[in-house]
Amino acid sequence: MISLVLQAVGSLVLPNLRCPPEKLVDVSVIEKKAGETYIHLGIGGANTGPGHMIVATNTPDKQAFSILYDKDTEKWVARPTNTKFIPIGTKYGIRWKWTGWSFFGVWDIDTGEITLVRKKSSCLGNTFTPKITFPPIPKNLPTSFKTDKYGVFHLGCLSGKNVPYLGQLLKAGAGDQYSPSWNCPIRIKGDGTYLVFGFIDPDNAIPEWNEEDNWSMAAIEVRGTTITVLWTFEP
Ligand SMILES: [Ca+2]
Ligand SMILES: [Ca+2]
Repeated sequence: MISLVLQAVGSLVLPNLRCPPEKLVDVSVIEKKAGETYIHLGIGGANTGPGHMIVATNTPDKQAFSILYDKDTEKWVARPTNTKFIPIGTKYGIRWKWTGWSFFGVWDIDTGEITLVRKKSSCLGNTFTPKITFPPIPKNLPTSFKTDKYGVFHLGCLSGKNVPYLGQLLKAGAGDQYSPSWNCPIRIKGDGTYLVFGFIDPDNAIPEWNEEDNWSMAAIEVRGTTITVLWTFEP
């Protein structure tokens, strides 16, 4: 069991992002196509709290902000970060995708080849509860809030010319998992042993009270289209 000790950073209530290893493999699929083998990996990120994770922007293609609650002043604080949202056309229209969510990949143990895929986030959805003890969750969030310096931010997944703001949210005590069908497949040689790995917030755009535990890995054996998990590891 991982012991969670809150590290005070002023009066800001910080989140903690994790990458549960089971979320790398529990929905992963092997696909055989045109003589090649592909692995479709899931990738899941969890926020074990106590702070909510919010990243937001006022304008696509410009700097985004990490938004944190200050428990002394009881106000939301926007901090500039090294990440942004970019506008991408989808079948639902233009969506602003956060470039800094995660990466995942595969290491072929036999050949040493490593394939890395960066994952943009289009809509974090609080889709699972992490199996990790977490500190008490602060009060729920409004759908929009005001910061002193940067104005009002709206949280939600819609974006486009009629929705000039966008924020992505992962509540404390919640996790978001991307289905493999939304992820870029990775070509592998076929049967063999592989390490799959994931890393949440690789650019460190989100301040957390623990920056060292954002990754995990799993060793898997592939036979045909069957995946057997040999072991998993998380810090
Ligand atoms: Ca973390
Ligand atoms: Ca971080």
